[in-house]
Amino acid sequence: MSAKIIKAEVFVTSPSRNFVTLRLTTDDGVIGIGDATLNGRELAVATYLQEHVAQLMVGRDSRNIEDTWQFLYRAAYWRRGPVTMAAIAAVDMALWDIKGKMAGMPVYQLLGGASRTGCRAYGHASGTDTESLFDSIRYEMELGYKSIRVQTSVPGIEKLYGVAAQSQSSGERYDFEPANRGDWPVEEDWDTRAYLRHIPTVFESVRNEFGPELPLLHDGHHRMTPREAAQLGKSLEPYDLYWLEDCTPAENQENLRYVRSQTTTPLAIGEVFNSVFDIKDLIQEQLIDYVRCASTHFGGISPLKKVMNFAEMYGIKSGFHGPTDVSPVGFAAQLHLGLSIHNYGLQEYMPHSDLTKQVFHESLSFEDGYLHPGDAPGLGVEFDPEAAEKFPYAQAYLPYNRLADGTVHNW
Ligand code: GCO
Ligand code: MG
Repeated sequence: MSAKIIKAEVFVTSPSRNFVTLRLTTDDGVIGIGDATLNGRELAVATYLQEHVAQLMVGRDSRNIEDTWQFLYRAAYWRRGPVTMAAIAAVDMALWDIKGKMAGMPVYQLLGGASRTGCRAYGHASGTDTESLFDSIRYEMELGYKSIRVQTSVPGIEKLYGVAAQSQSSGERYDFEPANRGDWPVEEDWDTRAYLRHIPTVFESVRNEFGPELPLLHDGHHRMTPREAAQLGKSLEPYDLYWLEDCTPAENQENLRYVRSQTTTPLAIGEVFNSVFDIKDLIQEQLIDYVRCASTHFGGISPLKKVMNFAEMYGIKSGFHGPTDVSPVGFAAQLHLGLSIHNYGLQEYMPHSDLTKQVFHESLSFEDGYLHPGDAPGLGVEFDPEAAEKFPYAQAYLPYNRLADGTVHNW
């Protein structure tokens, strides 16, 4: 068994939404797959893989995961960035998949074995008013979720991130997928003062209705300054959030020092991060409570495991990003990691659509609020290229925001 890679293929498919998948084949006939999906910029990663990485994979020993990662990261000279790191992630995942299949073990076994029986997941509730929000929370609870993210409309803001009632173009119940198919991003509006006034009243009514036990989360989606974020964190303290996510734009790690000094509301951040250098100060200075990075956008399982081992020293837990733009492959990758690390926190879970499942056959289970990646060797996801061909790429963009005076704002 030489385990040499003889083929590297890149697939772009759009079963409900776009996905970029890398498939590596070894001379022993073992197949490994990896996720390189970057929402709204898919073709950049597919090209990076196709034109610059695929030929470098052929002839390599698939067993040397760390060496291959370092080779792709260091030999490119140009480091980091979402496109590069999503491409490296796909290779890393595919190699872990191959190693698991060669060993006859699920990847979590290779990462140290299970540290728990299942990974607790959170569901997504949203509403345009109190009544529809409560219905949505009840619905998520009936599905088994034991932790719930709450997003609502805000009087004075017309179109808002994370609210289900907005129209989507996929035609399915894709409430949470903000990317719209078409050749131009949808414009949304934003008003920070209206938002800061309204959100605490929402959490007050949710707590009054559902009691103190239910863990509640909220995503600020990068829109506040540190002072505004501190105000929101403080005003939500009486409602005991499980976490407040992306309260400020993530680029500036220093911003979190001020927020942290002003509020005890737990903070989660990292979905747009792509390397340890984006998050190391947040961890070392204990400015956050949960790491929101996704294996797909962070260079794969290998670097995410390193970050989580680093975070463990500071009592910081995982809260990996799990929207549908992380493909079933990327999702499985981080689920194997989550099952194995000690400092697991909570996993975001948005089940993929039926069309997506026609292309990616998952072996994960979701029962009574807990996820498990299954015990199939490797990542446990099979990719069907023939089914994929039926769903050609369709251009889609994430929306963007403008303030009342027309200024572009963070979306
Ligand atoms: C989340 C995220 C997503 C992003 C999306 C962008 O918390 O799940 O904020 O909904 O907006 O992944 O592609
Ligand atoms: Mg988010």
